[in-house]
Amino acid sequence: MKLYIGNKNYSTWSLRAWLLIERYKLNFEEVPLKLETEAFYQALSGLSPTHKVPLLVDGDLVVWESLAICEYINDVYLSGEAWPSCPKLRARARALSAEMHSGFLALRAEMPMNIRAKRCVQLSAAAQKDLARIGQIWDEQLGEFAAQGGWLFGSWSIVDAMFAPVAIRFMTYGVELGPRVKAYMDKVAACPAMQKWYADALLEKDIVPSDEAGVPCQ
Ligand SMILES: N[C@@H](CCC(=O)N[C@@H](CS)C(=O)NCC(=O)O)C(=O)O
Repeated sequence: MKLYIGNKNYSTWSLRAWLLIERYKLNFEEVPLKLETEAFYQALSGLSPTHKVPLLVDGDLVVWESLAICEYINDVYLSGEAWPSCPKLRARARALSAEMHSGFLALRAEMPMNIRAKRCVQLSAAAQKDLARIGQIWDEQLGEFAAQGGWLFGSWSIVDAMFAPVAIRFMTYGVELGPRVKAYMDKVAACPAMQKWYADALLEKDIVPSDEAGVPCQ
């Protein structure tokens, strides 16, 4: 199984799929590609209909789209373990993951993931609304499940992978959302798979100008 990913400093969608595979210690080959380079598009040409990462290749199967990759891995390699087992909770977990996958556009545009940076940004009203909604999701989920493991549904699930890059963004841009959420963000950052991604990201030197938002913090 091969997972094509973008720069670890910047590529949030790559991180989501990679976290799931890495967390469960599945055997896979990581194919790193540098975003916004000719080599990136050449490598994906003929392989991916969208020319984006992450891209999973498993035998003759090609899966583009991060959430579809997570679903496939969960079905085929994890016996469904990466979603909550209760159907009602699973439905909510899928709704939250879809909300992340399709939404929060202002926040995503104004706070690109940039692991090695510490930046200050002035958020638009739309991004502030996104931020408030994420704070609400986390606070409600953690209120219900924090005591059962500290992840959004108690045990780690695909939802935590979907929201992990947001936690990392909040660290870059110094967003504070109360002690319960802070504990969650620390947990996301401290998990071994995230630490591994982080360490690799810090070794990268490439700059993607469109993802360098804000100004360095004092
Ligand atoms: N909806 C896609 C989004 C993938 C995406 O936008 N990936 C970015 C990197 S994080 C990319 O490949 N950008 C290259 C480009 O747009 O040229 C998913 O969930 O996988």
